[in-house]
Amino acid sequence: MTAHPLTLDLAAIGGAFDLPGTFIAAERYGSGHINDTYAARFRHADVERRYILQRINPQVFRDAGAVMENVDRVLAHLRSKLANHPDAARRALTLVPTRNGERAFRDSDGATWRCYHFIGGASSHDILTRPDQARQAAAAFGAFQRQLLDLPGPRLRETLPDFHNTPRRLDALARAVADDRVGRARACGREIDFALARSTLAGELVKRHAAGLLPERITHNDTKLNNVLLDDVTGEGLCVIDLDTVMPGLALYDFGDMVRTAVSAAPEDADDLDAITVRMPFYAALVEGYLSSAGSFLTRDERACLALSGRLITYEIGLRFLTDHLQGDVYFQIHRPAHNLIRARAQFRLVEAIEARLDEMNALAKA
Ligand code: ADP
Ligand code: GN1
Ligand code: MG
Repeated sequence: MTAHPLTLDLAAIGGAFDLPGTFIAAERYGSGHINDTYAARFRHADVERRYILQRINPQVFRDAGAVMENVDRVLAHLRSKLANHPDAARRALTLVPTRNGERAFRDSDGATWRCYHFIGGASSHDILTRPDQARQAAAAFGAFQRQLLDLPGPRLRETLPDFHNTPRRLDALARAVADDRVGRARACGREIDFALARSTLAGELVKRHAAGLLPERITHNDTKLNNVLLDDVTGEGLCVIDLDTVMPGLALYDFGDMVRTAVSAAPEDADDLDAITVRMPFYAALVEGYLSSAGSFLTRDERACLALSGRLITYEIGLRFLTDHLQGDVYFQIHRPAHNLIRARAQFRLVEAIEARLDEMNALAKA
């Protein structure tokens, strides 16, 4: 789908939140495919402050209240763990409540908006240029999982059921091919064949979970490397962001998506497929960083599946992009014609690149 049209009164939306000062301006921010994110500036007593305003995509998140409940519980817990930390405000997101004391604001179209304090002096990266960035990011995502091991209260809400159920994602692709709603299937024969030829791969993680080998945990589920902020000065993995998909899951869903987004020097939508490779030093850094924080709780079976998870999650996201292309681009925001097909091709090429290095990757995780 294309981005939400900019007929918005961002000043009015910003004004709904309980923050001091007057609205100056807001601009689109980040490179997410689902929500609409804006960086907004407000002035109070001659001081300018930034905030993040986000419109939660109502087509994707049918129950924005459940999303916000999960986010709020997770943030309260992270905050309790950071109680004595001098830099606590930069290490976990802080929601700004509405003037009515709610977690989020509903606009006149019924869409839900939330507001976060802007975390300064830190950045997210779409493409990593140094292995240490991978180490830091993976350590931060591992610490996030570790901090949530003892989240009190009931199980988090499953805001997107079967989100990482890869066999279901493959079924959805098969249905999209059969329906061929926008007449694109014929031109995607190679990609469809690639996907169907790996149907066994689809079941590898859910099968182990069903057999009791991989435990359910609280996971982030969208650990693209640009969903963690790295400190601009120290390079440290500072703050995990984009918490909409925090819910029960497998630790390996998170590690797998880190592999997908960290090991290649080419972007997720690379046209030049030959530029897509596995940079082994980045993979090694991911393993090292992740185990530095998650090593204390991961089981032997989880460790044994680290490389497999990279292969599987890359395949899964490829399936989702291809499905969306065949359905007429109804889910992910696109920015050029056939964008989802281009993304799918790049994911599938990365699957092949991972397959070629799988033995080395497995050996690294065991070392
Ligand atoms: P999306 O769903 O659009 O990916 P994100 O929550 O990931 O939404 O935000 C988009 C980008 O905005 C991030 O990649 C990050 O660079 C930036 N960002 C998000 N939240 C904050 C924050 N609280 N402080 C500073 N930057 C942020
Ligand atoms: C979406 O919102 P964003 O851009 O961080 C998607 C992820 C995909 C990712 C692929 C809720 O993430 O699952 O892995 O695109 N989020 C949702 O880039 O579907
Ligand atoms: Mg994001």
